[in-house]
Amino acid sequence: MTSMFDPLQVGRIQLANRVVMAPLTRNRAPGAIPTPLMATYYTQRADPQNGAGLIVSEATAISHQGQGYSDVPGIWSDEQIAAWKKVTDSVHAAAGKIVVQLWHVGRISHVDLQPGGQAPVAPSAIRANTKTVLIRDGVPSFEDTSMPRALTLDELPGIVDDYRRAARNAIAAGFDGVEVHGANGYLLDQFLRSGSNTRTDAYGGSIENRARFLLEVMRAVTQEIGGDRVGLRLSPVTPANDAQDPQPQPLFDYVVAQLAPLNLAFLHLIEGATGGARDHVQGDTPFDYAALRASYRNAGGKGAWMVNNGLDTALANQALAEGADLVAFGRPFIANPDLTRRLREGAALNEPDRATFYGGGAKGYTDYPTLA
Ligand code: 8OZ
Repeated sequence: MTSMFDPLQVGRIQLANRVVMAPLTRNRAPGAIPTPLMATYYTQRADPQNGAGLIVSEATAISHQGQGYSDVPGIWSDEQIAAWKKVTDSVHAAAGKIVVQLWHVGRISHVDLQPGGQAPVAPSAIRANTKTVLIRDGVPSFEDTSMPRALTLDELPGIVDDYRRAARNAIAAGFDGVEVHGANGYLLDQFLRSGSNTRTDAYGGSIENRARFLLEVMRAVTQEIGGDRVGLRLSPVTPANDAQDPQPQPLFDYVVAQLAPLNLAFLHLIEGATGGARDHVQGDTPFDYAALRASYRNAGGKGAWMVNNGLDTALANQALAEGADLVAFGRPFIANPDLTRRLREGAALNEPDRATFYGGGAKGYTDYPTLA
């Protein structure tokens, strides 16, 4: 039987184990530039004997317009590429593997974070009933998102190009690949769902139309750097960031079938409500993840199947027994740099300190103890 501790070839990336560090927003990149402290944090979790077989970086903005929170990193400028290169060099020196999560927040933003103080952009001018994190005078402040404006048809190719450039930058910065953030109510997910997309052009209405933008982005990114080092994160039923759709099953079945020809390295599924109930339901019927995987496999999709959300050893083993290839842990990696070793040895886990999740310095970031 497959174990979490067995190696796996994932597209172009050879992993020493199947334990993935899930993307975690930590708001410690002032000016959107990665720091040496971030290199320390990732490197602490990089050695696959003790830490992750694969690290998915914190969500990283593809453009200034893609920013929605204070002090999250970006990957659009040369300065950001150079700063990320120090992170990836350090991770690789520890025998780790790391992909960067490419992010455009869409409407989950605030005018204070946008170029020229403008409105955030979205498929439609519908405000998300949720909050973003602004760090004001060093203190995290949870504030309502701003009213967005609807993107015009002629703006969409420019955003696809921003993803393409970010993927190219990721390779220049030494990443092993990218994960496109298609989850949690951000721009790509906003296009997918009828709750945030009421467009009447080719990008709204039918499932085919709502999926069009995500698929254009995925085709552009895979053309740019090769599908075998590209993954995609999806969260079919999450209510995060006011994501709403009454019929997620046919929507996501369609999306994954269309992705099959792109030769992706992996698909990353958040099962249930992000960071919450695994059995969360949107629409009338529970989501069938096995059917989703079958939709992908039946269409010829060969990428690794990564699952996430509130996993522990028992749930991770069950997922692998049921056909998942990779298991991603988020919060447990915050407080346990040596999570893989602890899982292997059945050791107790440190509990993370929520007060230090978003913003701050080394406290609650690089100061968690490892086993002796
Ligand atoms: C928590 C706080 C801010 C952003 C996500 C990128 O949910 C995030 C995020 C999580 O995907």
